[in-house]
Amino acid sequence: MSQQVISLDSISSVSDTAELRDVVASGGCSTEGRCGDSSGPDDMPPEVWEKVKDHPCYSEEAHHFFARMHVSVAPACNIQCNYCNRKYDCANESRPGVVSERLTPEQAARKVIAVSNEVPQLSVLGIAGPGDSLFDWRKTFETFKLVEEHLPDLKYCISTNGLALPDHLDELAKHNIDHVTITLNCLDPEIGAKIYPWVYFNGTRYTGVEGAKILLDRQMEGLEGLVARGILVKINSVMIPGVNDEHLKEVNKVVKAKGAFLHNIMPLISEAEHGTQFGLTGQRGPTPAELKSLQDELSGGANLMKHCRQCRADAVGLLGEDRGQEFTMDKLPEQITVDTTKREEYRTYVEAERADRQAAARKAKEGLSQVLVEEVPTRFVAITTKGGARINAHFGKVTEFQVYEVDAKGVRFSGHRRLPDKYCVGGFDNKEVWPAIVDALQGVDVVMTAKVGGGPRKVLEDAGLEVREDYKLEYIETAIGAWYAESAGIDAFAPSEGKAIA
Ligand code: CLF
Ligand code: SF4
Repeated sequence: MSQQVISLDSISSVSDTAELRDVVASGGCSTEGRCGDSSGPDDMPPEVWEKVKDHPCYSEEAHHFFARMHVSVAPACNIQCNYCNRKYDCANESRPGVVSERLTPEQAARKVIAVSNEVPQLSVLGIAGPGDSLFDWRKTFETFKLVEEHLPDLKYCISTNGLALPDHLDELAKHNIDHVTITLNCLDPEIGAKIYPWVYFNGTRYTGVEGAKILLDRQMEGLEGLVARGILVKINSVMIPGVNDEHLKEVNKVVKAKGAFLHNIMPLISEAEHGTQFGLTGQRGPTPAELKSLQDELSGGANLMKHCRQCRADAVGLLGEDRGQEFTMDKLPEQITVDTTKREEYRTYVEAERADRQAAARKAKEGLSQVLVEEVPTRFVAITTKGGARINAHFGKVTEFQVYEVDAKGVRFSGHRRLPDKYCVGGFDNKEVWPAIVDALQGVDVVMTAKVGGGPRKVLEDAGLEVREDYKLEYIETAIGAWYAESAGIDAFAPSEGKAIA
């Protein structure tokens, strides 16, 4: 039987920080546990770590602990992308779907305060559409100004296509916006003309190569200006097979040389029903294997973000969850005053937890190096989690698997694989989702979960997958390291005593 461990059962919707204090006091994972590889304070200068450590998009580790929220104050756009239909969210920062409501800056500020009172994990306010955050720059900056007055500790973040960016560099720095994403899909205007039918610049609409060239030049100017001001830049690129997929290798090289902090290559989402130009002309998105192959090729270039969820322009919560519907304007109280208690207590909890995890990660690196690569090739592990960097979700309750790869060099996040629905719905088996589950687990060697029923376990095992519940509530990387070492016949990775083996 496992002894008491940190229960992160409610991490994705926790509102009771007293409970968090209790679990911290109960000890959590000892530093004898072993974690794997994840960018942390050892991997970057301290001032950069300070900027990214609470940002769920800029730090893979932080995305286990911290949440972002978007406010949809920027409906208009100054360009047209062939993967976007204005009826839907900005496709480069969100999955297709209408924004449930568009907000004025005043409404947005009220909503941010309400969310910050109730979601202890909230650390970032982002403006990512549904149009372009800098075409509607007055609304964007007004929103930040209103929120800053009340919540100066939040991190502020925008996503932009970059066309208007060079005009607002000083204003961004003045507002303490430390994180800017530019969606940059190519460097070559000939390729750009296949992605952008027009751009609207200085009162004129430009088309084809001419329009694309204006946009690409402005994106580069914006990138350089941000880097010069010490603002962290993430480049989002939409991978469009046959259009820019090969070319993204060059993009990766150039944005790294120009000082971008991260490069996020996102698969094109293209369905005819979204009504986009690419959807209507049958332009397909990349397969997961094609995306991974490109990411693997780029492993020596600009740092890659692999945990993006292509979220909505009004998303709220941890990446991979969306609590936006809990905070629509009609549900907000009339009077809202700032109460930072829950967020402060949550941060205390996270500091303890992450220090423990990082110490364990260092040990894990040492231990993993005992495994000879020839003996055990790279293996792929799917885990079920609801946050907190632990295996703490039931198999039937998740709508995504997080996939890691592990070898003697360490444990690395590989990506998430989404499901259209949960397997367990209202206590019944949702067998219709099985084909999607099988598809999502292609290439995976083992599924690690907090709990799985006998039926699905048998189907998974019959399909050749190993299924493990005995690492329940353990840190993800600790469990994966232990399992990998076990498969090499090494017990140096046994999880800390009484910690994980049920
Ligand atoms: Fe929002 Fe974007 Fe800021 Fe994050 S999202 S503006 S950097 S706070 Fe994050 Fe969402 Fe991916 Fe964007 S998961 S779509 S990368
Ligand atoms: Fe749509 Fe965003 Fe492109 Fe504008 S920049 S057309 S909102 S995807």
